[in-house]
Amino acid sequence: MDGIQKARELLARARSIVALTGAGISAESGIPTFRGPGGMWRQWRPEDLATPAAFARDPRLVWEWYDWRRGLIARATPNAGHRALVDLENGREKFTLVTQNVDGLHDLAGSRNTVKLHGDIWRMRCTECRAEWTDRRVPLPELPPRCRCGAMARPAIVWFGESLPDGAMEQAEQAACRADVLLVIGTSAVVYPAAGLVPYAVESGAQVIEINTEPSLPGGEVAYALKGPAGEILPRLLG
Ligand code: BJW
Ligand code: ZN
Repeated sequence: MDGIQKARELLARARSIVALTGAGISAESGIPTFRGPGGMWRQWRPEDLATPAAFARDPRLVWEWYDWRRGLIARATPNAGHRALVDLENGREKFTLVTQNVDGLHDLAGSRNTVKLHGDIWRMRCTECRAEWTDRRVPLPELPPRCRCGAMARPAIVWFGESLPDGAMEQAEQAACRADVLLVIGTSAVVYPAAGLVPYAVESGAQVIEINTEPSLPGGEVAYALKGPAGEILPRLLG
């Protein structure tokens, strides 16, 4: 029996499932990942674009990067990997999707019970009055965009050194500690606190199935490491 077959049986027996996704699941929709070949951090430095200090130094530069990414994402559609997770959710009573992605492709595919750890690229937040709103215009008519109160807006996204949205990590941890199976899909699992969910779920009794073109979780944490693109492996795993 191959790994996929065994992992499929493990998944079929599971009563409670959590999927943790990262940029790799959207790669087949044409959205670049952060790390690895073709990753955005090969071209730009995170400290120039994805920290509060970078935004304070040069908000226009940071907004140009987000406006470019919003354009890419607006043209993208969910792929077979996103759709397979919707099918999995529809067939199960206890399913939680925890995503590090900000692209909204899980929403577009139809996922419902979703925890967004790093925010949402279509949401804006005022730097002064903290108001939040959705703005899907591509490109944005003015950079940096402004709040109704006149102050500058920022993307409602979690940058390095910032805390995660209120309650998001708690919700993810609650689901992870109840999970029989944790699917870890298309993430390098190096960014904390999200990456900490994997050992946390394992300590709580979950078995881990990793799906990645370059599986990299420590052997001790993983029951099955399935090497390949999520858009191919996930439909086979569930089919
Ligand atoms: C495929 C594929 C295909 C490709 N199919 N697979 C503990 C230890 C060390 C450091 C820290 C720690 N705790 C906190 C830190 C600091 C920091 C951190 O983790 N740094 C490490 C990098 C060293 N964490 C933070 O700062 C976090 N905040 C925090 O901890 O706050 C504490 C605090 C408390 C109280 C008050 C104040 C503060 C915040 C982290 C925010 C991350 N933000 C980013 C960018 C902004 C969002 C955006 O603009 O989009 O989020 S970083 C970037 O990495 C993005 C992602 O969500 C995140 C994770 O990346 P992901 O998704 O794993 O993507 P990749 O590219 O890394 O991997 C893709 C994978 O897919 C690869 O493995 C490929 O092989 C694979 N693949 N094609 C399947 N077709
Ligand atoms: Zn405001």
